[in-house]
Amino acid sequence: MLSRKLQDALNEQINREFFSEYFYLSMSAYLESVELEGFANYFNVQAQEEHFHAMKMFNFVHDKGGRVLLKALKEPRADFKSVIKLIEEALDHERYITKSINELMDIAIKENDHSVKSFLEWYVDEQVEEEATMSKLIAKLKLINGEGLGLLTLDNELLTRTFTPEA
Ligand code: OFO
Repeated sequence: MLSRKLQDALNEQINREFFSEYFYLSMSAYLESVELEGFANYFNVQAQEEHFHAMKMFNFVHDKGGRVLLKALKEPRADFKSVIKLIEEALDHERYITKSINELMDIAIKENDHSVKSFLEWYVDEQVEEEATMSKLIAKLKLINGEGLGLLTLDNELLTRTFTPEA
C-alpha cells in the first residue's frame, strides 16, 4: 500500500509529466510553424517520452494498490522568441522536474517506502540524461549563433530522432 502522502505526491508528479508532454508538443508546434522540422521532431519525440514517464508512474500507483487522480493541465506557452530561447526554457523546465523528483524521493525516504525509492531511481537517472542532452543542444546552437547553414544542418540531424520505449 501507498501512504496517502506518497499517493498524493505521485499524483502531482503524474500531472507534471503530462504537462511536460503538453509543453513539448506546444514547442514542437511552434517549431513546425517556423519551418524547423528537425527540432519539431525532437520535441515531438520528447513529448512521447514524457507520456511514457507519466504512464510508467500511473501504472506503478495502480500496482501499489493506490488510486490515480488526474488533474487539469495548464495551458502551455505557444510562442517562443527563438530556438535557443525555446530550448533554454525546456532546460529550465527539466531542472524544475528534477527538483520535484528529488522532493518526491525525499518523501519516500522519510516514509521509508523502499519500493517507491527503488522506482524513483529510474527517474533520477533519466533527469541527468535529459538535462545533459538539452544543455548540449544549447551549446551547439550557441556555437552556430542559432542561425544559417549550421542551424539547418543541426535541424536535419534532429530529424532522425525516434522514440523507443524500453522493453
Ligand atoms: Fe523530461 O522528465 Fe519526465 O521525468
